[in-house]
Amino acid sequence: MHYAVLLAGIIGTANAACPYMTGDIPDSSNPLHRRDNADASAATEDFLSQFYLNDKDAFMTSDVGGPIEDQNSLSAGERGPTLLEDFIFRQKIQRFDHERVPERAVHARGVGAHGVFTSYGDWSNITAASFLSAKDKETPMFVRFSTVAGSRGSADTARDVHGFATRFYTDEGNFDIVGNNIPVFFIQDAILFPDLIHAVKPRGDNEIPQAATAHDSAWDFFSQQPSALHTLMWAMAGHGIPRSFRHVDGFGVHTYRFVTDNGTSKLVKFHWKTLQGKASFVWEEAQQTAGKNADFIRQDLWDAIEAGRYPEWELGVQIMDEDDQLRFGFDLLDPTKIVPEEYVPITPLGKMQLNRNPRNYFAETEQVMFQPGHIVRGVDFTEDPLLQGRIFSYLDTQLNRHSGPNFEQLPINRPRVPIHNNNRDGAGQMYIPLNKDAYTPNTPNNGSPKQANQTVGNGFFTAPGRTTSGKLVRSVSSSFSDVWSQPRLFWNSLIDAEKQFVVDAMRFENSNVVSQVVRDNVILQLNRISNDLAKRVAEAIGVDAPNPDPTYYHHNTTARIGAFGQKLLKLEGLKVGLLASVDNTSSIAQGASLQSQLTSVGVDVVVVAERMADGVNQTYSASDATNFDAVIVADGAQGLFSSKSMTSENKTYGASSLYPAGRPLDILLDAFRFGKTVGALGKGSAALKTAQISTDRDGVYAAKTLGDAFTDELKDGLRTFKFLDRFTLDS
Ligand code: HDD
Repeated sequence: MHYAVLLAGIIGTANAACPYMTGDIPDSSNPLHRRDNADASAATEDFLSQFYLNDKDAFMTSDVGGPIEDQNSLSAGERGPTLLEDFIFRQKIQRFDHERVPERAVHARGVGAHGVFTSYGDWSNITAASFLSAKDKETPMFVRFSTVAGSRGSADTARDVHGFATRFYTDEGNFDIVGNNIPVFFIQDAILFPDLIHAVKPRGDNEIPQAATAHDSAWDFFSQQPSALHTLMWAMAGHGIPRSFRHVDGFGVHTYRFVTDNGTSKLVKFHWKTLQGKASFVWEEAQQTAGKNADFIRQDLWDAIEAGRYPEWELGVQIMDEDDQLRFGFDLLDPTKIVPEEYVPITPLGKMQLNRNPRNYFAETEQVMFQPGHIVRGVDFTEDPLLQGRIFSYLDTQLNRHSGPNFEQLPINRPRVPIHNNNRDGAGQMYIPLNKDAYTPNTPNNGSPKQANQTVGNGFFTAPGRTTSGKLVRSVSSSFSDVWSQPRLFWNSLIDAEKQFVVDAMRFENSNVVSQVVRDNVILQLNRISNDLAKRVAEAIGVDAPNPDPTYYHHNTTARIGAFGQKLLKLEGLKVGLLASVDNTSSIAQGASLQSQLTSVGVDVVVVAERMADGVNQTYSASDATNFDAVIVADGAQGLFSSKSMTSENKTYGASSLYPAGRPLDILLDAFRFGKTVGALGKGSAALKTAQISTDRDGVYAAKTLGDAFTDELKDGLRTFKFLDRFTLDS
């Protein structure tokens, strides 16, 4: 039924000559078809606005355009039964009953945004892909970030791999890189995907636990299918609980091919590097955030874009020769492997900026249908068996979600170029094809639509050099069999605090595993990666410390692999909580002064007090350390932090009954223990003493008055983001 609404939107717009509806030849004056320097943001607006349905000053109608005069159902007499004849009632209820489409089988929880890709140069020496054909060429994009396991209403901060799906609406059709924020995957053959997902999703009988891997079936699968170990290590190390989507890198995971117009091919791995810098939560903080604001991460992205703080990522590729497939000691077709940047550096190709929130969540974010099979000329697949299976699965799942093959005609999925082929009919067909002879070859149409000539001038879809032969086998390639050396490379490359986070995460997850057999198997596998890791996890989960199992042990390391320990590149959209008191107006006024010093770096100050008042943005009743990236106690608010206010002898449970007992002190303590910057101004330092937080510690700043020195320290603290010395390490 939503097609009817779309049609109404189309009919209601002025752009009757729209080339997407008529199938006209591209018009070079149309920004969507311009080859160079197109204003891609304007192009997105131009394109999507054809479909806007604006109700402003309009009278209500039924789906077929008749007027609706009121909201009462038609009954036989004032107190009589509702009549079947009431088509207005039936249409309204029926439309409501059909509002949902099946949520995605995985990656159900997500958030989308529009953006623009700008090419850094003319890359025709490596690919014929037209969006990379000229310096500064712009291409409209839509991106959807997601978690994997949770259902559509689950909390954003569940520990999980995160989806990073990007679509380029290129002038030669849609290109999707359907990637994740982790560069490797759990399995090597797509046939295992249902097993992986069934193991990770909640139990079959009681549907517990939601959006979590801390249960028997997940760890049973991980420990019996050790190809999962590498991805697991990344997820446990902090990449599974990012601070926001703005702060994650993205990866195409598989090796793909680039093909030039003359048929030369290269192997490539896609990387999206965040230009905000990487930042992750710590586990207790992520758990607390899930309860306090389950929408934390989608809100972060929405707010940043609304405020004009457009997040950016650089698209780069590692470029390898066809002959390099087995050169690095592993197989480039194996999706459980990274190519260390020391072996092959990343060549930056261009930049993506997200600059526009969707106008309607369902129409855009829920209906966007990514597919690894959406490639453009100049990009080709490889024989990676996971990728091969994905090319089937995504099309199939979209057919299920949209009950038919015309989902590519939905506004968010529509290529921004005309479509001409002999595909016909199906549920919800939006075009009125004028060609009555829908076959090829044909004479009545002079052979139109003509088959594109891939070999002259236009390059290739399939790399001409690709060959394949061999016996039909059902087996994993022997070149895929070492699944322990790279998890060890990852472990070796972490800093001590990150290693501790991995250990803590595995202790947490396996403490929730009931089966002793599963816990034993987990330790057996971890011990193939590192005896240190295995012993430390074993100690907490009732498994004997194993002896080393050194077959895959080595001392190699690689750079830039962790989620922590690197300074942020931008502070935009971070929040500082200023803990103030309405009883001291100067403590509240410090908020405006602090804000004026932080505006230039895009940091927001949130003034917290007992109740809403002038200059107060938030109450203690609704605040928590998880709301802020740094917490500062204002001069004059120290009275709210007396330890006495925590005792039950004080019948008011704290300085005020307006918020839970001890909340201001809790905010300060939690901020400190979550590794955040904390500080105090003037007499506010008394609060640090009450909390027993020494100003000698890194990331703890106190100043008599608010001045440049203090804000510089605060900014530096925010750039550090997490002070890792706050976390206790196993000795
Ligand atoms: Fe997948 C969705 C990423 C392996 C089958 N996948 C989906 C999304 C992302 C990924 C980001 C969400 C897209 C969106 O936002 O709409 N998936 C990956 C990556 C993989 C991967 C990086 C490994 C490299 N996936 C994978 C395999 C299969 C699937 C091996 C099946 C054989 N994935 C699906 C799916 C989904 C999906 C069931 C659910 C909704 C959808 O496709 O559109 O078909």
